This record gives sequence, C-alpha cells and structure tokens, in this order.
Amino acid sequence: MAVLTILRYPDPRLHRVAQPVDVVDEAVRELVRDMAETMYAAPGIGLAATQVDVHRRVVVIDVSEARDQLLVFVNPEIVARSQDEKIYEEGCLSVPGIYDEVSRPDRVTVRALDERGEPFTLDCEGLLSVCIQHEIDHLDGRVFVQYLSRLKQSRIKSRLQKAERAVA
Ligand code: GNR
Ligand code: NI
Repeated sequence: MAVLTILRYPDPRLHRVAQPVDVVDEAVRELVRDMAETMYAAPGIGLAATQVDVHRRVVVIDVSEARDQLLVFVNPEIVARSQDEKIYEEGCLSVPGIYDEVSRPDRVTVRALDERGEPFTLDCEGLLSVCIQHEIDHLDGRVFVQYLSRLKQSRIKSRLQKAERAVA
C-alpha cells in the first residue's frame, strides 16, 4: 500500500482524458487500494485516478461519517440524470484551499464495475451525487474550477502558482 502524490491545478496532466479499464485485474485492485489509502490520508471524500497521474477510469469514494464505506467505480458512466440541479460548495484535493459553488444535476444513476469486475448500478443523491459527478469530470480531464468564471479561474491559477513557489 502507498500514499500517492496528488497533482495540483494548474498541472496540464489534470486535463488528460482517462482510458477505460479493460480487465479488472490485480494491478487495478492494487491501484484501488493505493487510491483509497491516498484519499483517506488526505483526507478527502473521493479520488479519481487522474489526480494521481494514472489515466485510467478508476474512482474511489467514501462519503460515510465513519469513513468505513469505500465505494469503487471502474469505468463509471452516468446513465440517467435528473432535470433539476442543485448548487453545492465544492472543493478538490487538486485545488487546495479553494471552495466555490457549482450547479449539477441533483440526482444521477451511475453504472460501473466494482473491484471484482462485477457490473452494478447505483442511484446517487446528495453528497454522493455531487462527488461521483466531480470524479467522472476528473476522468474526462475536467476540474471543477472550469465551471467558474474565467476571472475566478485565472485568480485561482495565480494563487496556487504563488503557493507552489512559496514551498519550492
Ligand atoms: O474531498 C473532496 N471533497 C469534496 C467536497 C465537495 C465537492 C466535491 C468534493 S471531492 C473532494 C476530493 C476530490 O478532489 N476528488 O476529486
Ligand atoms: Ni477533485
């Protein structure tokens, strides 16, 4: 097991589109274990493989209070979404210290494979709905700040680049 390094916006690697997993094998399960360890250590409620510079369609989520209900999504797809949207104040481990409002469909139905390669379908609402949409965006190379105004995006970029220089 290993805690992996999380890429930080505006790293261009966050905009790569992840490729589907063709076989859920032991290597994928090892990636899932490392991603879970990384998510719990951060701590965060979700993590997409893109964020650890692995461009495969793998997501882990745990929105439980006790942090003991890991959800694994391989090749997740939104197969249905509600008409009505909800605004939520989002954050991202790849955009540390930045929180802003994003509007997304209130409820989504997701189809994916689990860590054994078994297909499942999950109806998501509330925080889980926000999180799975945020994570699938990462797999498609999208970071939540891209829903904000150009002005906010450029302010966030300079703030994070400045912070990066301060630690370098
Ligand atoms: O830990 C996280 N919290 C969070 C809060 C509101 C909306 C989305 C998220 S996901 C984030 C972890 C992360 O960056 N996943 O990609
Ligand atoms: Ni994120």
